[in-house]
Amino acid sequence: MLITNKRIGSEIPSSEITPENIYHERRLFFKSLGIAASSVAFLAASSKQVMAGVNVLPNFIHASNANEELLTPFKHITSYNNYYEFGTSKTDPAENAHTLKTDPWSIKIEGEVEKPLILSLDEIIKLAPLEERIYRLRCVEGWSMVVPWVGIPLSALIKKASPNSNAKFVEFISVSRPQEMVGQRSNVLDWPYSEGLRIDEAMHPLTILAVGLYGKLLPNQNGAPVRLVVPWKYGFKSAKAIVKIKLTEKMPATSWMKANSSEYGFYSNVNPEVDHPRWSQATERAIGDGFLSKRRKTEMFNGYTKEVESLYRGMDLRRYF
Ligand SMILES: Nc1nc2c(c(=O)[nH]1)N[C@H]1C(S)=C(S)[C@@H](COP(=O)(O)O)O[C@H]1N2
Ligand SMILES: [Mo]
Repeated sequence: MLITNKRIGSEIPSSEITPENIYHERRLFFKSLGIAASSVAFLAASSKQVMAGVNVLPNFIHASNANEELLTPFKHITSYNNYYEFGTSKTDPAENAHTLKTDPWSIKIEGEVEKPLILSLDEIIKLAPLEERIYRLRCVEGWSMVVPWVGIPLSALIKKASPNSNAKFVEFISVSRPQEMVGQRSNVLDWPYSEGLRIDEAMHPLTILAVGLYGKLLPNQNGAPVRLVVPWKYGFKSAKAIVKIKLTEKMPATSWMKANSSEYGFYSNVNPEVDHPRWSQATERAIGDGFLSKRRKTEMFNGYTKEVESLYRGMDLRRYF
């Protein structure tokens, strides 16, 4: 949908029009029409639109918590990244990730399932209405950003494959293409990047597969064409450019556990009370506020205690870090 809003031109000097301004204007426009987020009609983005490289996701359910969180500007979300397949510095992914070919793309779902599947990206985004989810991404390194993701609940994809009763864990495997990913030609991590969740964490309604942000297709540096987002866990759990999802009986080893199991555990829930062995996790720096800005307090489960604490009842979160 294209909305031209005259107020953008008249009230804000054109030099100050950023994607965020336009984005917020559009949000207000929906509000002023009295359209509740949940009632915005869902039409699946067609394969033609997505695959022909039209960079806009036109139809998705807008987030309802729009005013609670101040969004991190698009330019910061897309220029300060962790994506070791393209290098270890924060600016490497934005510079190098364009070499990954994201079309065609499919995800294979295998392991402890009744119906192993290979689904194209196109089939995946039609499994459920596309939804916007505004989540804070908290990196284990001590910075965070607030991102308006667009995606579908991961549960929709997992249900499609019918997990059997042995399925206790879910492993996520990122793409392995050293020819297209310059960082994979060195051994900083055990490639392909892999991550894991317990099945109840994977099926939780907050857990999504994201295909976009700020209403556009994901930029390559943020994990195009499809990445995981688990908002109550440290950012490294959210594997980018996923090609395989495997349901398993045993807890899978992840790339970070293999790299350093005393520093990176399987659960990796955001927890200000459990420090990383080399630094405190009590506070974080919000990207976009400037390096000199005051740090904010890190919240238990990144602010989602009410929604997820029941998953960990009776567990010692110091031991299961
Ligand atoms: N495949 C892959 N996924 C990855 C990473 C990576 O190096 N490779 N880095 C992780 C880390 S440490 C973080 S903090 C987030 C960063 O996501 P963003 O760049 O979209 O902010 O991606 C995670 N997913
Ligand atoms: Mo991270």
